[in-house]
Amino acid sequence: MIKIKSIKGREILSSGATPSLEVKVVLSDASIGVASVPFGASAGIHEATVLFDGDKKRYGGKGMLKAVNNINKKIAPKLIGQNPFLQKKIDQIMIYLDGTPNKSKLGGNAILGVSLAVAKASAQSKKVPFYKYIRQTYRLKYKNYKLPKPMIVVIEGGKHAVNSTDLQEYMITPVGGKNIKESVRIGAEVYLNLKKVLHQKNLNANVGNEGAYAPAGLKNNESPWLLIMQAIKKAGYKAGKDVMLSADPAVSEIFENGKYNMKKDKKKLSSRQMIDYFKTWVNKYPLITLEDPLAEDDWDWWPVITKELGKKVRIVGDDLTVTNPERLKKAIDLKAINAILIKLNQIGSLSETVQTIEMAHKVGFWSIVSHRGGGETNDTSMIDLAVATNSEFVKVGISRGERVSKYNRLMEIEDEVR
Ligand code: 2PG
Ligand code: MG
Repeated sequence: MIKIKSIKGREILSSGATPSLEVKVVLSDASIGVASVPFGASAGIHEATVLFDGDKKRYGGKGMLKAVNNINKKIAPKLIGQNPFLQKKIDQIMIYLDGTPNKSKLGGNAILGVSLAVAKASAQSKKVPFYKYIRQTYRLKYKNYKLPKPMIVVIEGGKHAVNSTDLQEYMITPVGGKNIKESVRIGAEVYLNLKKVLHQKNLNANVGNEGAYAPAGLKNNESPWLLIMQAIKKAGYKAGKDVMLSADPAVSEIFENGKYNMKKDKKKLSSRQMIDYFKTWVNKYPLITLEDPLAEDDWDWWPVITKELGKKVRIVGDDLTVTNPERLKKAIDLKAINAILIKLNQIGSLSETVQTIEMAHKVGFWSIVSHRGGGETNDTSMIDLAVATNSEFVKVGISRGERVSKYNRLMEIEDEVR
């Protein structure tokens, strides 16, 4: 029987110039799996814990040596010798060993790194691509590979930039391409035309955390849409036909004492007013998804926005649901959303992530697998996960190496499955 032979964690650098984790798993047949783990800048409060060292003398407290130690000294001894193909059991052992609801003892980052590295080593041992291994292991019943379409953040603000918009992400979703490569190309062309539009208006086109432009000096939180609509036209495409729009205002970040503080608009909005604000967007622009339009615990108002806008635009839970099956169940029961953002590190294991996606698909929700804005890495597991589960979109920026590695992996897979 093939067994797990070694598990080794180490500190690496993330896209935020602070550390993240990499884990290498070797099996008894010499198969190797390497995985690294990202984390968020605007993380939801209900996410699994990212265990940082807190030692201010190293990386301002953002080191990950504690998590590395947990991998090498606590997790490895429990998993070495186990059957690597029993992924659910592997994840369960770590969840049990941690014993907390939010993986705060070992760190969600430590657990996820091991979870993914074991799965990747197993895929190599079975000589199948990672996306295929995920589909087989969890016995997912999809027939073909649908392939997720790109959802590309092109203007970013909030916690992902300084002096840009209050709201976090303005995105394009090229739906007009015949295939993924064409969709990626359309997205990149619009992105580059947006740079020209910004320059024409004397706005800065330097990029923020996720590779999107983050101009200071925009008039208000609606201004990005006008620039993006111009860029779509300039690139030779039709908004609403070739290219749709997506928004992630991530308003948990501006929720203060029961109001949404829209500084750029010089307004503090109630939940009701916030919904009405987004209603004007939905009526004016070809939006296809609207993520986190309300704060992560503003539960009373989520069913209202989904009822009022959910037929025109998919209402996506991110900070609300944090890839957590229990929070998703609540959202389903309340009819609070009709799509979900998926981030492996929000819940902290491959098995639980797949469980959440499957739960969402069962009730007809879209799933959108997403990158992170705090510290990303070059790991592309999120793409294989999205392909394995026939997710509708992958949300990733289209510049910066840690982002383009995702699209390059997606295009590689397209060549394999089409
Ligand atoms: C989000 C994410 C990714 P962060 O809110 O959807 O874009 O941001 O990783 O910073 O939480
Ligand atoms: Mg979000």
